[in-house]
Amino acid sequence: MRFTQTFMKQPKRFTITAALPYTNGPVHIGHLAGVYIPADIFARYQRMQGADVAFICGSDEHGVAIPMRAKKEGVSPQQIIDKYHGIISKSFEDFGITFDNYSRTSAPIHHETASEFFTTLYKKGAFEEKVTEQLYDEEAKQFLADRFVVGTCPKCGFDESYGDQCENCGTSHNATDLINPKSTLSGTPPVLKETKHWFLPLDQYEGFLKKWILESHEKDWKSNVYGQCKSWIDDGLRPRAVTRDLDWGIPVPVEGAEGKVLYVWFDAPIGYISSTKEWAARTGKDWEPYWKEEDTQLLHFIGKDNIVFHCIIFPSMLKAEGSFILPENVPANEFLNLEGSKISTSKNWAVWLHEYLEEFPNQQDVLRYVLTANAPETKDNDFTWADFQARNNNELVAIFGNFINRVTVLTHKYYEGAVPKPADFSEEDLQTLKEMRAYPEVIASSIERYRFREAQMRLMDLARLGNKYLADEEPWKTIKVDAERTQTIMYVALQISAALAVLSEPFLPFTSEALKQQLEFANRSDSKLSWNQVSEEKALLPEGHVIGKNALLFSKIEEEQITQQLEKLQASKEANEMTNSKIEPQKETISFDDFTKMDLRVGTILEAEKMPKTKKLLVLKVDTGIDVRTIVSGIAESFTPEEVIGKQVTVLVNLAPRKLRGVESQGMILMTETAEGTLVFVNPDETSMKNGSTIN
Ligand code: B3M
Ligand code: ZN
Repeated sequence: MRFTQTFMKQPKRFTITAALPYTNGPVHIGHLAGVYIPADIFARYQRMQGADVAFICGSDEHGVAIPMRAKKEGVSPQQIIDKYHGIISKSFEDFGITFDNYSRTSAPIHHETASEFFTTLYKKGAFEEKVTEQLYDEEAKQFLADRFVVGTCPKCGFDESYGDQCENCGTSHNATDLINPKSTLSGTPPVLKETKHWFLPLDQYEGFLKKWILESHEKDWKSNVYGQCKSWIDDGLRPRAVTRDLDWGIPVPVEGAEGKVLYVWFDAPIGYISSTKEWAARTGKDWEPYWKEEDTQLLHFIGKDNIVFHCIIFPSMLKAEGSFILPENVPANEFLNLEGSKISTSKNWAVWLHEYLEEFPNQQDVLRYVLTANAPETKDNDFTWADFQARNNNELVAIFGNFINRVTVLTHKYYEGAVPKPADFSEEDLQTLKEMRAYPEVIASSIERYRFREAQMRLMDLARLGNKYLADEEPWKTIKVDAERTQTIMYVALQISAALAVLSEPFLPFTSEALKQQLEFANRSDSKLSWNQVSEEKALLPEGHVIGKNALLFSKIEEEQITQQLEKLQASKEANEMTNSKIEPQKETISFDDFTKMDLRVGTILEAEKMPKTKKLLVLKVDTGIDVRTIVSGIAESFTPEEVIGKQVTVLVNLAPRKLRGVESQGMILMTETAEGTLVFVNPDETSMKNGSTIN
């Protein structure tokens, strides 16, 4: 009997997708923890249930991030994607992420599939073709979209929001929504210039999304996912451009679109479909049932910054196309931090998978274990090297490894490796075996609800059960006085060892394989012990079965190994401070007239309060000497309202007013930043000045 989720019918097959990593850098522990290990645990488990699984992924090779990295490394975009596609796919293989197919969006099959998808929607009239004003960098002679522009997020005030999405609050917007946008190419403020794009009118899918998400997935989707979807839908959905003025990407396959490509977030999710097609062609299967049959369960494993694309935009695309199924669930994880700080590719504040394996060879399972134990399933979580060492030494070595080692050593010592014939079972024996046989369902129930931390904790409980049983029964003592009793004890302990070999496979695949070899599963009559057989009364290792040579499953991690990792991170931090303290390049020369247009005054902050539901914004009442006005300032992470009241500041009073989260801000307070990234006021010197005094 397969353990199915209580709230759904039995699926005939699973299409499990994992977010396509950008090939603008290697993959790090945050990617593994947030997306790839959870997806792999689920896929491995479903395969052990005998399910028909298509576990699909591939490299995301378009988008602005690629040419930006190419420019930084002084190579072509093609060289960048080839380099990182190779590093990334090898990292996934090394860590036992069992994709059925790992493709790449530069592959011809994807260009065909994405172009065909766009053309289908275009012919259905699903797009709005509009000429609008978009941000343009006159120096770089380039339209600015996505990561080519940064500015203040109109929703949360985060001042490094990209043109298409804010990494801080996850919201997705158009580049023209940014406040104080700045080109990441030249550093200059962009101008507006007309250009034609094709828009997906998301507002027209509001009814469908409300019904599909808000009415039918409130119970089974994770609250962090459901909550984000609800807030976007409640905020009102707007048309989103699905094309870009770029030369890197999939050319827009319609007349009059020269120099334009598909927006990366339009083509990338279609990458799941093209990767499935590639897999089906290679394995002689039909891809369509995996994307079009109602008895297929489609699941997207992603990080929280991808929720809007996988729950709002891609489902609207699928709905518009009309022949595809929709995801049953999108179990997005939150973010994993490293030693208390956000993981950052650009700041090299990360543990890169390929480097980890150089420093901890053959210890993939230790990292899989620790990342699952700390998975950011409901809130951001933190990875520390101290915790990594503690969990390895105190849990994997001291509980799981120690139990297996004692069982295999004693079996060789007392019985030359043969599983002994049990005599009468005591109450304790029967209770222990009963508890062991309950674990397949206990662990399955957590996995099927995407609670992988909890599932892995239950697996460790099984190892604790074994450890406790041995400690209570002390076969090393009974062997001296009661041979029959000892045979029974060791028989029970060997059954628990076999149960661990089977049930650990989704979480610790390398350990599971090593343990199956140690226990010589291959010599069992039906060598492939199934998940559900662990629940049956039948012996997992029958008497007389001979186990193999004993070998330690885990090794202790020493202090100096951790120190070395922390020193490596410290070096990264110092290197960053060096680069950060680098002086910004001088901006374009301006005329004296330009300068005199700016009206800078001394002002005093009279009142201050936090802008609700934002982390960065304070709403200030400022006496400029001309008037008392409201100014919204992104300083809430550096100052409390109390700290700024009464402060004299420099105010740019003739800046055009802008609305920030519904509040009109009339001017700007001049600030600067220390090397550590804290904000400071550009102040008139300490002597108090008259408000309104001009600053030239
Ligand atoms: N390339 C990953 C990211 O946003 C993005 C996922 C695409 S899944 C279709 O980091
Ligand atoms: Zn934001």
